[in-house]
Amino acid sequence: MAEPIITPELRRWVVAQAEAGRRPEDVVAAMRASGWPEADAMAAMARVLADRLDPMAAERRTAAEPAGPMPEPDLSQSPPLLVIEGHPVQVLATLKRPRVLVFGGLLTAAECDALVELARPRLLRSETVDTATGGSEVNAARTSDGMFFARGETELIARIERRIAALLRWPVERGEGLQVLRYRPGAEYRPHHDYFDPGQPGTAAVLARGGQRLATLVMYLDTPAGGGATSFPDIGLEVAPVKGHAVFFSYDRPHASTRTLHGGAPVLAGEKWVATKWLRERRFD
Ligand code: PD2
Ligand code: ZN
Repeated sequence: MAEPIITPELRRWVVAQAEAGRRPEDVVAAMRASGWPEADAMAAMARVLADRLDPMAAERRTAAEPAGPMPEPDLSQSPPLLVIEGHPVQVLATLKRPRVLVFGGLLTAAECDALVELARPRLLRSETVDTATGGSEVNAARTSDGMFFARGETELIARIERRIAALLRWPVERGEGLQVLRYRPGAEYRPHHDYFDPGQPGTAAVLARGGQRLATLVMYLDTPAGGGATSFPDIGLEVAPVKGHAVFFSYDRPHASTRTLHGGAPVLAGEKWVATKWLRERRFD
């Protein structure tokens, strides 16, 4: 028998019934009354209750479940470069698990310079989404200055967004607006995950707009004279910030087992500028 699909709502409901001391047969009867076949209702209830007793087993099972579609370039022919809307993008490095790709020449030097000049007058000390509240807060773990562009805000931004969408085969509408960060010497971004933590109370409000983040593209707009690598501590990878290059990584579950912990190492000399594009499950409006 195929495993029944257990939505988060159903999971919460079954747990609430159990905590309220309702008998399993009554819970199954309630599910049957709302249209569940008896065998599916029993299997779903057993699964939810077993997951509560052994969360690690639940995590292993979720890890084995096929994820939905993910942003991903077409590398089926192992091309050294992809020509995206007439623009050549080098494929410099690829890692399967976690999925990490390094691109060269994703942006031209002129595009990098133009983005920096558009962003510079609008920089503020960076804020991050606070999933405890659903709002945003100045975060001591991030000492950069930042700003967000609206999607399609200028012709340049729209062109870059179309290029990213074609490269990663993910609709423009499922991307957040570009974020630009500037790191001065000493500034860093301590290791974190980019997905929203499902365990935090404010996450539901954040997910209501576009669903989870599935992938990150960090584009380097300048080459600092020292430091500033994007590091992935779980896998011992450091990506050098080189103007026009970009690092892409994806995470099919909002869980640390994706090994997508990453940070921006302190800049030692010069300035580091990046533009980040986050890709969501659904339309982000
Ligand atoms: O600037 C970086 O290298 C960096 C590191 C970690 C950017 C981000 N995270 C991000 O924008 O999420
Ligand atoms: Zn990040």
